[in-house]
Amino acid sequence: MKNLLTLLLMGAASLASAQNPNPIRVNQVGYYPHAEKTAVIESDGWAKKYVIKDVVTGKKVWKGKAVRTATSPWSGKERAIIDFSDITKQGTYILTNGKDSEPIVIKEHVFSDLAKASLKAFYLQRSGEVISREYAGQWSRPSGHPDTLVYVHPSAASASRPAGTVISSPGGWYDAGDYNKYIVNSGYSVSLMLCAYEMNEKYFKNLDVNIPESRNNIPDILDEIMVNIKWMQTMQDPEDGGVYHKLTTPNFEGFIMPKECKQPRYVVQKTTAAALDFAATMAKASRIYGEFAQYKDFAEEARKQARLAFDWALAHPAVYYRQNEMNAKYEPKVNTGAYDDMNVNDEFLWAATEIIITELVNRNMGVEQYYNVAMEKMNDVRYGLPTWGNVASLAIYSFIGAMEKYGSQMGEPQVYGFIKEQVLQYADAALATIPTSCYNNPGGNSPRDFFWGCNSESFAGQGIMMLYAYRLTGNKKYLTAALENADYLLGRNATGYCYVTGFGTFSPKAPHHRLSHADKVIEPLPGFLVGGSNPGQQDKKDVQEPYKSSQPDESYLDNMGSYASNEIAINWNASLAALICWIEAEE
Ligand code: 9MR
Ligand code: 9MR
Repeated sequence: MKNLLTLLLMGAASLASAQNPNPIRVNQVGYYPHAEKTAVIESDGWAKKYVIKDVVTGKKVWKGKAVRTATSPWSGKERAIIDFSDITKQGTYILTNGKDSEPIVIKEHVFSDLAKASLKAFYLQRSGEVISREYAGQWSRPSGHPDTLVYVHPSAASASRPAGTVISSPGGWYDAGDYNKYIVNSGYSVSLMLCAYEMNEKYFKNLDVNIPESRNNIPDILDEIMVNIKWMQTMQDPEDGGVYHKLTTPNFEGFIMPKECKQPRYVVQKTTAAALDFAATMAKASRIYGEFAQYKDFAEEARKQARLAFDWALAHPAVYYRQNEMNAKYEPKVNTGAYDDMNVNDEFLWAATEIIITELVNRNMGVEQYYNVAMEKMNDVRYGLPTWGNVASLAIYSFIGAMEKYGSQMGEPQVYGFIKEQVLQYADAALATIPTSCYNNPGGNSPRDFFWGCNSESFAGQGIMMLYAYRLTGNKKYLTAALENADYLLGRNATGYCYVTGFGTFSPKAPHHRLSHADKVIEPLPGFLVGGSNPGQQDKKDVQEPYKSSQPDESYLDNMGSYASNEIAINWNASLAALICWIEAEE
């Protein structure tokens, strides 16, 4: 009976269609009263007239034609772009072309609920903790994966911790749709959120996410992030400073709840990338949490851990995670996420930068060895949008944050000039593509913008870069561009999906997310950004229904099996939260 029900639910979920049948594509969450407001209509030509009515009064408040049309360079589809920025009065409206219609919300603080949900998502991802009804409503669940009995995998064995040694490594967040915990992605996610925090401290001070720690005097975002930092701290071998790449089951679990999971869990191989991402994250966390009296001890410890991990990386500068090679040598074989990265120049740059800033803040001027590494790697990396595998721009972001906060104490006007140039060069090149963009967007104008996780790495990530450009210059065009990235994610895109669960009028119902499926609640956990359109379709053989399109911007499938287009992940939500919260703070 139980199995039948599960099957029925899964069936219902996989019936979700490939595209929003409504050709009117808008930001389904809504628009700020004084911001730019555009909609995109699929296959509508120049001639059409569009009308916007106020829902309450029924009165026509706007009529007009497209400001331009644009043809997709790959699918050849024609789209009309209409601009109704003139409407600045708060309200709910209906946009129509005579045949189809779509509601439009215009409101102050229109991203407020989404901002909170994007952070609450991390609470819902917590591992080894009861998720209670008070904070999670219908998505409450018992605890699972205590991770107090974790084995040292043979690949990670050392003299003081031979294979099979049991360590305790509890807590933190599940990485994604799966239940494993990975240092590379954790460091990236935590740090990106700390970047958003340091650029918007006032906003976050007053943001109540309704989590168990909400009543203490620490901003909720920092409370939530600390959950994962504490787990990360347990992943360092105190003996030598090396950091395990991940904590994982040998194989991915089935679609079952955490408390039903029985596979043993292992810490696997120390890697250079893990050590450096860990070092960067601990250094950054040390100076941010160190401002709070109750975190003085933590700050000292994290600072030490950062330097220890960095030293390990200097002594082991090229230990990469190669899962196949590892599996040829050791048992049990491990077949979970790799987060493998064969170039750690950017990780060295980033870790060195974070340590320099933190040491200077602590008035320790003895940073020469880190400085030398940063100088050496600075010209040997690719800047641009940061990802879990390319963290060079996180160094830039932290430097900008430090300049805002500590000013001349950070010195180096030349470095600052270099950094500003990287951000503005990137931002201006992207801005230049908007006038011919099909979706009135600085992103998504090249097929290369669509890949596994592109909603985060191409769109939310670009919005964040735009917000840095806005801070550096005060020029509103960058803020507008960040909003356009948000518009894309929230529905003004080629599939018409609002890509955040639980938001908008048409959103993913069947994400590749074990927690969303095994809980028997029909609605998926809310506040999660799915990966997005990915013509790579690496999940083709696993997914229960075929993709409906192979176009770069339409290769999205709202199906539980689609891990390559419809999974959720902490790094993706970190960029969603950073973008949406930061916009809320600015608007
Ligand atoms: O559930 C897994 C997801 O978290 C990963 O991102 C993805 C790629 O590594 O793999 C998923 O697991 C699938 C596996 O790779 C292939 N067989 C089906 C698994 C579940 O759908
Ligand atoms: O986000 C990762 C993406 O950049 C990679 O292309 C992909 C395949 O290696 O893996 C993604 O990360 C997955 C991780 O390996 C396991 N947990 C789920 C992550 C999101 O799909």
